[in-house]
Amino acid sequence: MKISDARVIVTSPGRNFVTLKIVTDEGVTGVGDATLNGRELAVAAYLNEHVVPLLIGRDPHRIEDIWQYLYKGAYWRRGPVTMTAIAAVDTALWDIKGKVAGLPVYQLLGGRSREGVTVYGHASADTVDGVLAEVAKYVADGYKAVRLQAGIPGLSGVYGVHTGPGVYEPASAAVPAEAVWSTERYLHHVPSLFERVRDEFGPTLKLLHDAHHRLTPIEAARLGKSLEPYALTWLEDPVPAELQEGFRLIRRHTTTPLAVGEVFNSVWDCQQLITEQLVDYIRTTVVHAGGISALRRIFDLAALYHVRSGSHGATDLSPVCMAAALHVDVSIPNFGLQEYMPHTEETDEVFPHGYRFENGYLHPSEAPGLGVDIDEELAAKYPYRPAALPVNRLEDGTLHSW
Ligand code: EZ4
Ligand code: CO
Repeated sequence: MKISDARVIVTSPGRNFVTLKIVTDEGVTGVGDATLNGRELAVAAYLNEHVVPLLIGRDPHRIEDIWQYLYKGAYWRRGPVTMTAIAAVDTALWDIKGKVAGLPVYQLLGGRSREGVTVYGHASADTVDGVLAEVAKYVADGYKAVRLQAGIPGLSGVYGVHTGPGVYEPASAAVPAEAVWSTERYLHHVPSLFERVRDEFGPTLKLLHDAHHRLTPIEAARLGKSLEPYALTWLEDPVPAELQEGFRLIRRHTTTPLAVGEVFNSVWDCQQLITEQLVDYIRTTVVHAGGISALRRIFDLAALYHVRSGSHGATDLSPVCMAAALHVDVSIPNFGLQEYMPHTEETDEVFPHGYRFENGYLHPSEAPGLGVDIDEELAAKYPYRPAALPVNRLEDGTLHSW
């Protein structure tokens, strides 16, 4: 069998997605998500200009060799654009292998390690009362885990807080929107949110929070400490993680579990965090960390150090990524949690898929391969619209992040 064609499909059914579709001479096709929020066309160009020409004529069964060829062969290793492009190829090749084998991909990864994939939903609102009402809805829908984000008194447009109708969408304008950030106001407010929700919903609901890289290590340590009475499942992205040793300082001060890694693109980005046991959950995902093959390596390393998976799963990761993530999640021994945000109806129509949500769990498709596809005709009806993630400035105008 040979790869005869590979198409890069850019579509915007509510938000932008880039998808790679690999076609073989025997008519079997595979799909991979190649979406990098706010930088979509860079990955599309990387694939079109530099990767697709190298794929034609290759044996699609040689997943590992093709991965190594694209990674080592580029000379310029790592980086989100490169690794997202490689991820798309890897994911599409696993899809093809599953279809040829007549098995869902999780069977090729060793089979089931659990009955369902526990997901967390997103309760967010401007006010604490609003968040409480949101949590109640998730609990009624069967969710076992909920992330809490609330507006901060005195700040408007806080990143990660979804208000109003429609699905959560942080990328808005072509030129990033700007908001004002105050760490003092934030650190003062967050514990009161968790106190209310813990009081009302009891000790077993898993509660999470995302700090979106906005703190320094000592500020994060203080936040972790102040949240200890409310027994979080994780505090996510407390600080930007380029300086992995920075987590030592947080760890020294708090027992609040830490999660990090949605922006990582290789095992090297989390090696120290994992091997020094500086985090509890590693949030790398299929699309941004080099595909199913590379993600499994990260999770295998993590398993040696008591670190569990907690893959990113926001709406800017397409249903193709979610389908692939679920095959990994259901098969690995050290699964922790999977983030889940429903896509728009339009997105679900463009990407017909067989995974399903039931009572707090997602279940991968039982169809051969990943169990997801792209309707190219429908995709063509939604042209690309530039949209970027916002930035924050401190009250004096200094550029912060998110
Ligand atoms: O900011 O997906 O945990 N989830 C998140 C997301 C990310 C976006 C970035 O593209 O932090 O909302
Ligand atoms: Co996050």
